[in-house]
Amino acid sequence: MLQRYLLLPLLASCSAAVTISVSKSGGNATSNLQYGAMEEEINHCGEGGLYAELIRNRAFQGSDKFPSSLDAWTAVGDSSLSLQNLSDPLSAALPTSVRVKGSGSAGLINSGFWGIDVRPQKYSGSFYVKGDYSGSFTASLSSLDGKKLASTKVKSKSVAGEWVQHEFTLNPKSKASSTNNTFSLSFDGSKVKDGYLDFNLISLFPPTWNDRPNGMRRDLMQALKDLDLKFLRFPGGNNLEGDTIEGRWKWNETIGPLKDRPGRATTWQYGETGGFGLIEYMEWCDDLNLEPILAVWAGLALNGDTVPESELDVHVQDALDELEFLTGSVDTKYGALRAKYGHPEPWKIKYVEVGNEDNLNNGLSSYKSYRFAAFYDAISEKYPDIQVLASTIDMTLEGKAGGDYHLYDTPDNFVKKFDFFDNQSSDHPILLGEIAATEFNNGGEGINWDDTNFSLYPWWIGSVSEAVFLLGAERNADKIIGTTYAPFLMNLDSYQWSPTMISFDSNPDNTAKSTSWHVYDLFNKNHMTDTLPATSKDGFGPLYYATGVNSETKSRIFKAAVYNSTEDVPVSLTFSGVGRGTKADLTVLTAPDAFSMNEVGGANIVNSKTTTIKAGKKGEFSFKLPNLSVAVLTTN
Ligand SMILES: *[C@@H]1O[C@H](CO)[C@@H](O)[C@H](O)[C@H]1NC(C)=O
Ligand SMILES: *[C@@H]1O[C@H](CO)[C@@H](O)[C@H](O)[C@H]1NC(C)=O
Ligand SMILES: *[C@@H]1O[C@H](CO)[C@@H](O)[C@H](O)[C@H]1NC(C)=O
Ligand SMILES: *[C@@H]1O[C@H](CO)[C@@H](O)[C@H](O)[C@H]1NC(C)=O
Ligand SMILES: *[C@@H]1O[C@H](CO)[C@@H](O)[C@H](O)[C@H]1NC(C)=O
Ligand SMILES: *[C@@H]1O[C@H](CO)[C@@H](O)[C@H](O)[C@H]1NC(C)=O
Ligand SMILES: *[C@@H]1O[C@H](CO)[C@@H](O)[C@H](O)[C@H]1NC(C)=O
Ligand SMILES: CC(=O)N[C@H]1CO[C@H](CO)[C@@H](O)[C@@H]1O
Repeated sequence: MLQRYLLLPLLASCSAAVTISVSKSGGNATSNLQYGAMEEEINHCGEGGLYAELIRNRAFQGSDKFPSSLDAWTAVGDSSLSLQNLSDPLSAALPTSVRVKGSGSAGLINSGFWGIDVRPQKYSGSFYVKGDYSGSFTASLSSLDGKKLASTKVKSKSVAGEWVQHEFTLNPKSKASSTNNTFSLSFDGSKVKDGYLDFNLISLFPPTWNDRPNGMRRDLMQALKDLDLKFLRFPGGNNLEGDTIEGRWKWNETIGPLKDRPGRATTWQYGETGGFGLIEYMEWCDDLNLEPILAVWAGLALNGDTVPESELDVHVQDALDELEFLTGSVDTKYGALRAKYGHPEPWKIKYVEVGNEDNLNNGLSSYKSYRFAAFYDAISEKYPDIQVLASTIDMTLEGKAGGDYHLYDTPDNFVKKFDFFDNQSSDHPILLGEIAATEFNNGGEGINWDDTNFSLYPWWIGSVSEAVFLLGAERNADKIIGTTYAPFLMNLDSYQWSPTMISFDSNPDNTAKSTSWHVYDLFNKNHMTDTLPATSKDGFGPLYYATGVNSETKSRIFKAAVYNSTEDVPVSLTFSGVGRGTKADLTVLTAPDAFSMNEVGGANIVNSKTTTIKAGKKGEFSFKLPNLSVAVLTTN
């Protein structure tokens, strides 16, 4: 005491330390809080992103909203392309194909999802063709200036009146200087009997994660794996709901052979092929060890249309069928279908979310009065072990059901909601299904949905504010199932919503893990199994924190963030039962300034520094945390 008093004049600019004492026991019940991811077809998260298909508009799929087109395609030489609805299409699901007419070198060229990454690795391709042709096809990857990067000849098996699939591989010898490359498929028009050939479902994949056919892009899966997340919420958000009831996401149209998947209009300004479907989501969970949180369609479309109570049964049954498809034994109707598609082993589903944001678009009154209950009752009856979640917390949830809470806001408002979960009832668990600081501070006005000025990437002050909010959740971790940033992925060449957790373009070398990625990484990898109560004479702010223990390692854990401080915050932290000389690792994340971002193709600007510190005489860990920092201390 005396010593500190004497030292005070020397440290005139330093305020006294924030003194925090953490008890040995007595905290909240076991913490459930896990860090996870959410999937929504937006920003080419899946198609043109995680889904490794390189050919854009591979099967000329269309809808009322986005009619079939020749988007991304051009003709080789002076041949010509036209869309056709043939009387004998490739399949009922893929009614439109392309006709390539030409007498010399003819064919079609695809520009990919804004470029095609070409490097020395094996590319697996395939296409369907119809027409009497005796020559061979040439499949190639070329740079925009016409340089051939890889090429292979495919002997024609094509005959009149029948769709015949051809397969090929391409093996570039070296890495292209950029991703400004194209794929082309050509043939000798002089050897075509009718003067044209019809093509459909033209596909090309690079090596995928775990070498799965129809699989996922490796660099993006790696960026997710590096986070070691624990759950995946899918299929996410508005895209599940659809613009109209008919336009909803239909699980049974995303399974089976690619030629039987019709695709649909997403709610996000582009069509999806259906190639990245329900089974692919489950394989994603399998590959990264993620607990699936399956969302089922719940009778509300984005235009505000709801299914009346008298007509809801068929949709409730559809959700049960989907669950049977995923979890039923091979003796059940849909379990057998799953087996037929290569997955005899049933999956396990522990969480089902009923709908998405049913508090919006006029959905809440029907959700409260009959929609939620209809799904809840039917699912709980057949699957009593499933935790059913409502898509909102704006209703009474009484214990059995959980709720999903979404928050997009300014950094200041995130920080102001630090105590949000202190105020939540603990009689139902909460999923933080979509969380992101999106808009810059604007003098307290808060988020403006009409004039959105969202940041392109997560930026440091936003990420710190998310950390503060998440610390509020960590303090109340018994009430929380988990948290996920949203949306998760963005293709910088075509996006509808920023910021996102991970951003990318067609070049895997450019993938950017955001500043928020680094916050999630630090908090997730220091999991508290139990919270421990802390006492301090100082209130929260500018230092925010949560304290607990990992019961397996016995490590005591302190997670913290500093927001809006004019100076470094000195901390004196003691844990009951942790004595003098105990060592602890302190990791502190900082960034050059409040607006620093991790950008596609740029370097990581988050500075992570870990030091080992020793507890002093009274078992106190003394350290300082700078303004706009996020930190974790763990005892050894
Ligand atoms: C093919 O059929 C679709 C659906 O009826 C229609 O919208 C489209 O215009 C047709 N395309 C052609 C090329 O006839
Ligand atoms: C090549 O790609 C870059 C980046 O994607 C783009 O800016 C440029 O315009 C492209 N070049 C051509 C010739 O299209
Ligand atoms: C999918 O299920 C719906 C019922 O919800 C049914 O009307 C539709 O025909 C099914 N589609 C396929 C491709 O089986
Ligand atoms: C941070 O400081 C600014 C400027 O003093 C203030 O307007 C804002 O409300 C503060 N934010 C929080 C969350 O305290
Ligand atoms: C939580 O409750 C306290 C006490 O009633 C209140 O002051 C605070 O504003 C509430 N916080 C939020 C985020 O609603
Ligand atoms: C968006 O926010 C940035 C950063 O605060 C600001 O510079 C810009 O003027 C804003 N744009 C609009 C249209 O409000
Ligand atoms: C601390 O961060 C806030 C933003 O929260 C900023 O306004 C302020 O200038 C920073 N203070 C210092 C001393 O850097
Ligand atoms: C259920 C319960 O006791 N929750 C508490 C967990 O800890 C936080 C912070 O101490 C309290 O605010 C909660 O009430």
